Amino acid sequence: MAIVNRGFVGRRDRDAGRLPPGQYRTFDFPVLSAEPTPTVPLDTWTLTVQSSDHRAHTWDWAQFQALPHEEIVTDIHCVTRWSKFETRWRGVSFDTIMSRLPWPGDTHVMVHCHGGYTTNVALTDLVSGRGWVADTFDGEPLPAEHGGPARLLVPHLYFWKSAKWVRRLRFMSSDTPGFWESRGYHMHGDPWTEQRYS
Ligand SMILES: Nc1nc2c(c(=O)[nH]1)N[C@H]1C(S)=C(S)[C@@H](COP(=O)(O)O)O[C@H]1N2
Ligand SMILES: [Mo]
Repeated sequence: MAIVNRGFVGRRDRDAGRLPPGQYRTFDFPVLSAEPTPTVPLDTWTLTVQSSDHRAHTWDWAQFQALPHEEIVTDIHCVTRWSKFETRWRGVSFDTIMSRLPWPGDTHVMVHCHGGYTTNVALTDLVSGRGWVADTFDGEPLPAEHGGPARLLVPHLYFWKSAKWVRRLRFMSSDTPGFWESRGYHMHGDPWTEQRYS
């Protein structure tokens, strides 16, 4: 009985401290989209990165696939209070993207999506292994409803920052609100300090 009890407590301990305040754990994968799911054919897909002084670089799908990819296993947290543990992705890190484009001076990124959604993220939240452009979920090409062909993955911030159907990364020299941020949501969005609204 003591052994069974220890095992139970052990399992609880492993997940304890993993749920940010005000969140509950879900085992399915909810779809949250402000717009209809766009169809983005791979043969016309591009990702453009643009600096505030108008330098730009564009990858097509084949060029993007040729960039080094990493596997990411992470918990994700939606501001509508669901959290999902141990999600498994593959993607290109912002460290890799930035190493191709050293643009000192820019501090923030406006992420632009097919369909018009935008969100602002500080560069410090994207580099050092904290942000990716992901194209694989659970070993499969990222499903369209979850942002395929490619989406942002910034799992240490509320999941609205992980913009789906990303097409353009517009680097900025100051912070400007995106779609939800201009509707009252927080500019930063840290789930651990409940930065839900500004
Ligand atoms: N383009 C786009 N990206 C988006 C959204 C959206 O409406 N449009 N919703 C955000 C929100 S609020 C959340 S919680 C996650 C949901 O991702 P999922 O549908 O894959 O669970 O996507 C984020 N990225
Ligand atoms: Mo969300």
